Amino acid sequence: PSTIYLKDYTPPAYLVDSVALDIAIHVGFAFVSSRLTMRRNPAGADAALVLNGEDLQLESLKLDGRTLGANDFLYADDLLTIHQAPEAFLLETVVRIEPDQNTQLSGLYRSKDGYFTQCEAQGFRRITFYPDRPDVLAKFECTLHADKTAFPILLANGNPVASGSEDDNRHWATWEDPFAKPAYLFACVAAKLDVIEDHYVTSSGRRVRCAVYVEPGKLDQCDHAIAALKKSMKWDEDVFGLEMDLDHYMIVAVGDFNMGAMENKGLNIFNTKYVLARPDTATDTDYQNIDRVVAHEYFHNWTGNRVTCRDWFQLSLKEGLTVFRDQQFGMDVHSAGVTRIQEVRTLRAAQFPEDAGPMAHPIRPESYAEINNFYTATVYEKGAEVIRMIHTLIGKDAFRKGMDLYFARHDGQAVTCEDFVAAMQDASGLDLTQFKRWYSQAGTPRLVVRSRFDAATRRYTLEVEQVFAHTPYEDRMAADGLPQARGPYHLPIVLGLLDADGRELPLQLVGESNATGSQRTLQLREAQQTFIFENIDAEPVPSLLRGFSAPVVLDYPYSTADLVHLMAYDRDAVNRWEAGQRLATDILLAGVTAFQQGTGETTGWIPQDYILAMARLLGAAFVEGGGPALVAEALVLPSENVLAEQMGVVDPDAIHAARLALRRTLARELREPLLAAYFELKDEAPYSPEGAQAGKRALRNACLGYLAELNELSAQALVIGHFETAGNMTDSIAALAAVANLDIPARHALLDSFYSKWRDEALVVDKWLQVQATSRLPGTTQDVRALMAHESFDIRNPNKVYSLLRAFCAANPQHFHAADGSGYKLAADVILQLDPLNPQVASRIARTFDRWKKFDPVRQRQARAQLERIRAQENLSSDVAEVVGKALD
Ligand code: HT7
Ligand code: ZN
Repeated sequence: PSTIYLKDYTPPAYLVDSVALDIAIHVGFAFVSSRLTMRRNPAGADAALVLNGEDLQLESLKLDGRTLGANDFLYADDLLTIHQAPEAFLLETVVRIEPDQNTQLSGLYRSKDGYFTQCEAQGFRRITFYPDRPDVLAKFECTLHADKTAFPILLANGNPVASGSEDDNRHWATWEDPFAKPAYLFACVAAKLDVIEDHYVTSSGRRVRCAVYVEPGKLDQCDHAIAALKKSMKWDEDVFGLEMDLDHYMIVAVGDFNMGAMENKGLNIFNTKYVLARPDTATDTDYQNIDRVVAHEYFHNWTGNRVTCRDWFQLSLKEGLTVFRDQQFGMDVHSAGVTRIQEVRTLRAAQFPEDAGPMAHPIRPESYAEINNFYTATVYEKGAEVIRMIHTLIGKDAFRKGMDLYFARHDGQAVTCEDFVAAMQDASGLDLTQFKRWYSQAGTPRLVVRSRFDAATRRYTLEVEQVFAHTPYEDRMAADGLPQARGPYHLPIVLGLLDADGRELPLQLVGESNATGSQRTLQLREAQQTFIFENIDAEPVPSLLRGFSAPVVLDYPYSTADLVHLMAYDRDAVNRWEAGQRLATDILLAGVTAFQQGTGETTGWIPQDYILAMARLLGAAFVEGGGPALVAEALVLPSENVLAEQMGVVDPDAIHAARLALRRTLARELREPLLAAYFELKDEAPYSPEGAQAGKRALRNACLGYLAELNELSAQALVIGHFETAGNMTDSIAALAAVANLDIPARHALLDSFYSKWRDEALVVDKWLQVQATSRLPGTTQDVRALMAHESFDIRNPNKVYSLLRAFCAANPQHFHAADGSGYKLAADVILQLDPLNPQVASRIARTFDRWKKFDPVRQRQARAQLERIRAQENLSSDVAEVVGKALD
């Protein structure tokens, strides 16, 4: 595939003032007529008029009413070039498209009960000819026509302005969006749907109709989504002073969708997974995810829609900022500590490996082959961390001023990341020139911190060094002749110092006249920098990077005693958790070595101190303020993938064995407190997904998970009983996931009964597929292959592919990385089958090969063979070609 460069950006040659679309849906095809009022861009290049168009059959083309002939235009390579366009004109096109054949789910496509659109990033060009780039903003009007009985609901962005009936039992409706927008925010729907309606009165008194549209029969699963929407509207007013600007805010749920949801202006389209929830069908995590995704899409209305991206290289401008905003919302409406811990876990599990792998890129990449490959953990999650660092460095109030200034300057514009940083700099007065390196450098920096205590001077010194890993991104930049000057980052280190009793010490840096508080935000700017604290009586334990204040790897030589101390006393929830994760990582890596040397089973590598710390932790759940949800997080050991990142050459079998051995040892040693907690945490109250109850359930299910590791009939009976008496999906799936790992006769019975009960609830069947795909039992790879032939599986449905196949590849490393290559072969078979149907989803599966070079030569040979097999496929999509090409580089 050819590469597109940020340096080649030029403003559009022509602008569109208004778009009138007319979409007539018929059986098997649709006609799309468009009327574009266009004019030359005074700030653009003196270039020809070029429109994008993909898989469109051109029926007619008129300029100012004159039909253009073969010599007037050229339609080739997905571009329509019109020779000699005037300064201002009306361009009319009619195209025929085939939404029923659109398996890519980009553009206008069919899904079960109707027709839906997905236009980000470049789907609008699959609906009609258009300058499909985010810096062309226009006012849209859209008329839909379809069969009245089959598709009674006709929706588009903005406000309904007219509707009526037509011959042949057809009807039509026209919608008008009062705001100019880029084409990627266009949406329309023609479907048979049920609707639940509510309203929200904004702080200035505007009444907004809130509506959630779902497949018929699912209205009882919409309450949470609509409540989440109203909560989000209130939060954005309270925290950022941002009001909803439309009269209608609609969410439409669709079962076939490539990603989570889409923020189309006033007409969000959502994956059903992030809308539908009922206590018996959705888990606590599902409820929380719905809150977050609804909020995320809603927050885009300002950060993304009112102010949008100049080009797709600026994607993090809207995504990083909006993820940051939904994270803040999550911290405010759920538990702040638990929310932040979960984010750190995601960052480490998904973004750190990406930043160390073949697809490494900065949050604003300089080049891409396929933009759909850049909706990544880096752009989203690291992007959010970068915004969080600005927030930490300048403080909450200055951040709010910066946001106000950003909207004052750029409302209605398509802008760059520089524009955002400039607003933050101007509002705060803090020079962010160096900070901008976060936008252009790839890789996770390592912070090497060393401490020294001098009893004579009562000084405690922290020496900090920034170390950068080399990434393939730099090689690509160099090969392309693009300079990549590496330099130190500007970042916040939030810290505290704990004395031997776990008390926080007052902090006074050399040169300061007195101590100010016991937690400080240090600004690191140099490659090597020293911070000296005064009036310290005894060597403290440093609590560094509190709240995970920067997306870095911290290298500090903590002793086991230090970590146990932090686990017990650190006032920062993230660092209490982090201490436990560090300790567990050290122990597990020792366990890996022991298993490699054949001594793993003895478990001599598991220190008693750790078991005692975990026992204390479990006890803390019942102490006022201890928090079951936080304890549940602390009980989760680092994942096999995260452990793999710590090894030079990954040994997935030894990692799996060590982790399992540690879980079994903890289960044995803590059997009594685990059982006690399990029984004590039982909640008889009616189900609520809210924090306190969900936290108790999380801990109770974590205890159950450990108890299931005991190779005992009574423990198995407990798990089976948990399944049989579960009053909600959280408990039910927790038991099923535990049973799926056990080679016991009840396994099949439980899986079968679960399927029979839920076979008609697609999202619950997804969970059923997922617990089987992530089972540790031998034979899982064959089971997954068999499940691909099961009646419930459909390779055209992204949720099914993600639940069965991505879960297998990404969350079952022991089987995916099987030395015999069976996991890689399965993945490659799927990618090859999927690529012609849905390249975006195929490419996401292909990403699971990213880290293949970290494995031993035997596995590398197997992985390479499959990657080369994929690369050799004729007509491979640009999506998969880019991922596989970079992996093999
Ligand atoms: N902005 C949305 C991105 C998105 C998307 C991108 C490519 C292909 C399909 C897609 N569906 C949604 C989602 C978001 O970040 O809010
Ligand atoms: Zn987003």
